[in-house]
Amino acid sequence: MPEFSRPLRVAMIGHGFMGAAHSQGWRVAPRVFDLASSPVMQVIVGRNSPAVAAAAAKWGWAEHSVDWRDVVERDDIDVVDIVTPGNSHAEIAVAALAAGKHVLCEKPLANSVEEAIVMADASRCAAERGIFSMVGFTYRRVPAIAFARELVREGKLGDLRQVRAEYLQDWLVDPEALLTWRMKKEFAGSGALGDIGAHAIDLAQFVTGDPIEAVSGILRTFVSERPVLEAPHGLSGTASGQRGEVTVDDLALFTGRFRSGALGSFEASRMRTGRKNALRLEISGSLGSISFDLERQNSLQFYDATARSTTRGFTEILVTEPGHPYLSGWWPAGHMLGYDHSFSNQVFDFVSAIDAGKQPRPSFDEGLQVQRVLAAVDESSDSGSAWISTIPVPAFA
Ligand code: SOE
Repeated sequence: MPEFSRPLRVAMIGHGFMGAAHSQGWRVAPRVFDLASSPVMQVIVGRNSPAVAAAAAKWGWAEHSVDWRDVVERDDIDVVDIVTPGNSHAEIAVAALAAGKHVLCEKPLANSVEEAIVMADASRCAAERGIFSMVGFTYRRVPAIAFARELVREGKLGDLRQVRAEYLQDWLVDPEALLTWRMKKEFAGSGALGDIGAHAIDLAQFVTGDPIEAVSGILRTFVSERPVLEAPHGLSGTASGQRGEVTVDDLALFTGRFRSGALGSFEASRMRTGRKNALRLEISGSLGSISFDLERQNSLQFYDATARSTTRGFTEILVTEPGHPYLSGWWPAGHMLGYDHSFSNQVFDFVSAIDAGKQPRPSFDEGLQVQRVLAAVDESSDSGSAWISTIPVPAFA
């Protein structure tokens, strides 16, 4: 810890895939960026004592616990980082904010609009006391995405007309893939829609600065039964020999209408054979277009329609210059960032906002806006793809 910085003691609740990624962020950010206060990886919490002890040892947390309620009440904890399945986000976040802890909560914010409203209300109340909360839409911290937003804000794309946002993976193509919590509605809220479609929705709204006002969509589950796990809560483990019901979508498709009048098409699939982690965004306007693909995350394609017609074309910009967002803390130009760097960038933004006494973004209100879009897509699918309003949150912009 730098000599004069204040310790900011963190408790992380949960220790799965996102627990590993967030741990990396907490550990690396203070070594890369200048922060007024220094995160301390104090305690990690999980239900299974040997498993959480192993996670603490592996990722470098000072202590471990099986009781999140006890931990969020502790006087020596300043920040609660929630990386549990969505069904527990609301209860933990509301308790932590009431106990005066800053909260970082994984996406989607909750499993329903009702829960997200309670969380956003608690977050606004806490902010009045200088206690802040933020949603973990980590891909906002990919430098090329943050740079794309800058280009849109500078007017380089002109009037926005069309957005195409896709998040495509293929880990559920195999019908024998195990039935984990991500395939059960009671834990995850939805399937591809909330797990990865939420990122596409957030990025589309973040880069354009324009909320989605209405959607028409369809959801589909292609494999309705999968091998059940032996673990009691169905969170992880090995196959038990039985099969259980998949209660969420494998594929979500929808069109969306933005407040500006631009139209968007969205795809979220965990069954798109051959696509591993293809989060793609293409935005086109009267003066230009941008195109991004997370599988090529260090670059952004930019088409400048104002350039001479004979030299015009999509240009690949390597987003690794010191002047690009987040890059000043990292490596010399061209030395490429990867998946985990965004989690350090996220910690940098979160802690910097807390230090400055400002609301970090994305706020819980922004998380609520995404939740409204998810719920509207679900409702639209149930009603034969009718157009459903999302009632954008006024505080969105
Ligand atoms: C976390 O942000 C997350 O959405 C995971 O839940 C997805 O499964 C992952 O593939 C992308 O990141």
